[in-house]
Amino acid sequence: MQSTPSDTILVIGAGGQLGLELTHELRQRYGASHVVAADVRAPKDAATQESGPFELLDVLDKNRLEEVMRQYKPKQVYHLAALLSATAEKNPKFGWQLNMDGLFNVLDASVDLGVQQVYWPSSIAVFGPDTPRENTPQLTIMNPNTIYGISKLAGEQWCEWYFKKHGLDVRSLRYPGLIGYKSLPGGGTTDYAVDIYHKAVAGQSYECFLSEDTYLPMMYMPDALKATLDLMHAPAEQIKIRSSYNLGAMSFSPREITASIQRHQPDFRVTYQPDSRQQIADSWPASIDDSRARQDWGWQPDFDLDKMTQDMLVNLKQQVALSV
Ligand code: AKB
Repeated sequence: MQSTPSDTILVIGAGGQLGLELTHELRQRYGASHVVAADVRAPKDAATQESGPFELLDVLDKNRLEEVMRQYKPKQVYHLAALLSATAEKNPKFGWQLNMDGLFNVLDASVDLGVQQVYWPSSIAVFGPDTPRENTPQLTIMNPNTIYGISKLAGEQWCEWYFKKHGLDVRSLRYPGLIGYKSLPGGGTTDYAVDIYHKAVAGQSYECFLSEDTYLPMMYMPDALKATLDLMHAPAEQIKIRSSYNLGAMSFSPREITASIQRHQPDFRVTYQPDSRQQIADSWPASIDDSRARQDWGWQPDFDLDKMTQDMLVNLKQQVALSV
């Protein structure tokens, strides 16, 4: 389905790192009144609440979810609410409950209430220590060893099952670490790559929780938004993978992102104090083969590390200047 301005879109988890930016982007494209933002907490960012409809929604509350969906009759639902890798490891039962039961509630309500398209994000966390680390293929050994990864892998299979069994047009991407200046990540293993820019712009040093040569796949937010909306707008016959697509843009280590920032700020310093997130990072791919996304629906990223650094620093500095 191609959304037209008369359709309504529901974004669940609209207050999160991706949700905030996706809601803004969808409102720009389709008009604020057509994009309903929903989250378990009222957004800190007043713009999200004031620029269009907002509903308080715990996705685990199925009655409330159906109430919101009956009220707005969305044709598209973006279900982004989840506990990320590091937080889910600390709270495994709740991580599993939120990530799985939340998905079931959305998939069931979408089937029952005639939603045309559902978007659900997966992650590089579906891979594990037995997976080939370099240029990780779409189809390979998975064996994730985090609760987050296990829930994402199971979720992918459920999405495919709902597509086959119920004809629900569910689409999904395996995001790498996402980096943006408009919103902060919460509880992931790749969060360092956002935090480091904030410290640099504040004129402070940064203590990194991963070791300096830990390579992980990463992506700048404008590319993540483009990929998500391109996937959702592609004709259904082009979507050949109904579990979730590998998606890549760049791959770097803490040492390399530091060097990229130092090209603008030579005095910026980073120290390394790996914590429990190191073990998670070591079990994930270092780089991703996303050739299926490129072939099937024309995926092509715009940002590499230095282009992203340039943009992040300019925009974060502007934000700081405006806030004083
Ligand atoms: C995390 O670090 O948990 C997430 C992810 C890669 O899915 N950013």
